[in-house]
Amino acid sequence: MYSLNRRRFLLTASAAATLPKLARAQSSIDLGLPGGNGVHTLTKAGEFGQKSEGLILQRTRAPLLETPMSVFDEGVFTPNDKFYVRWHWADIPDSVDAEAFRLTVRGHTGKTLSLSLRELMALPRFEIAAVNQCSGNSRGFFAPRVPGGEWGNGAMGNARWTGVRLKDLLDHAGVKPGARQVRFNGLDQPTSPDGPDFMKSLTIDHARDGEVMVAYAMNGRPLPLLNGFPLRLVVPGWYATYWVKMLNDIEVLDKEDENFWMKTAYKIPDRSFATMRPDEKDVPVVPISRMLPRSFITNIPAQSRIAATAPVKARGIAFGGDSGVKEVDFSTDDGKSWQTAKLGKDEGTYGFRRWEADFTLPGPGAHTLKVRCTNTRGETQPDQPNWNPSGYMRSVIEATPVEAV
Ligand SMILES: Nc1nc2c(c(=O)[nH]1)N[C@H]1C(S)=C(S)[C@@H](COP(=O)(O)O)O[C@H]1N2
Ligand SMILES: [Mo]
Repeated sequence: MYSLNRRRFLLTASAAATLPKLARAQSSIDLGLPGGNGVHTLTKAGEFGQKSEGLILQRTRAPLLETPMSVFDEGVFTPNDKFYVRWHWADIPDSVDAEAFRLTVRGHTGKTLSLSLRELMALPRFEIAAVNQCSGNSRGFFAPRVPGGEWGNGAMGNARWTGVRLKDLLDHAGVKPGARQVRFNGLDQPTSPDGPDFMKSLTIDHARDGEVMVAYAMNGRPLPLLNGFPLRLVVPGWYATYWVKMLNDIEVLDKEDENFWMKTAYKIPDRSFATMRPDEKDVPVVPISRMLPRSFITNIPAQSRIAATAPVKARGIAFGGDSGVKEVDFSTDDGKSWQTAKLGKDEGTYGFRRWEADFTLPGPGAHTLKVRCTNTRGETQPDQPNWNPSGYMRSVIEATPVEAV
């Protein structure tokens, strides 16, 4: 968890409710990363197009913007102007002509489609709530530290995505027998001639599962340019690396995709929770895929001061990864005992789920709050953090140290 410029707040049930507003007045934030260097500037209004002020500036070119945890306290849907941003290459169109834009579906198909946005929007509409989370979300908490963007926990967001099923597009083009994978490419380009264009692929069966979709809207509005206007792939339950933005080309392949971003990048240890010891060698790897359960306290930052012996409400968000949230548990004694949290409305298997728990700290001194999600597959966040050299797929029971006074 992060602390707000190392300032301390006295938290009571009512004070907790006003905390997120205080966060917005700051010009920088300390993500509280174990290796240090966690202090980042917050964005100013207008600095990144439709993005609001107060996002955590990780990098300017290509843009990497992180959502502060306080935003997740405001609701289960992450507002478009506060939704995190991540691009690999800085050569991104700064506008896209919606009238001239075409989406191509081609390759191992009966015919090639070239669809305008109008034509696409005339197809049967599909809508789903789903968490978009970067593979490297929370990488900054990996110990020992690993190279890559040192994200806190805000390289994720939940939105209601509207668009068309990928299956419908593929049926329309007519997938030929022998199809193996479907590859997705967007309008962004590498900034050097030998840089590999960013492309990702899914197996043909996954692509046709009826949930993978091409979205033209996010939370009822067109996608912000930095989140992929006019179209992006949405792969519910899978890490965001597959959610190709500014999607303009869909290619059905009759062989395995060997492009850099599939063959070489985004590999994880072929182990439960993608974990290994830092000193292990030659661990077999597989492509990253489905997400793991996670949960966070959103109304009580680390190092908060809480009134002892007075009732306090903790609340936050949880998600199951590639399945729903079955249960969320909350602890005020560093995980020695747990109480079942109350779950908020179910907005869909792949989205954030609100939770809350009432507690009273027994007396003054240091306490550790913890929250734990179990998904409908029966997977639970582990006590010990997972580790791998790319800093992918963090899932651990997060601890929030507080002080009762
Ligand atoms: N065209 C394109 N799509 C892309 C990427 C990219 O570099 N180019 N990055 C991917 C990665 S790694 C992430 S984490 C998500 C980020 O989505 P967001 O910026 O909408 O939050 O976009 C994915 N889609
Ligand atoms: Mo990512």
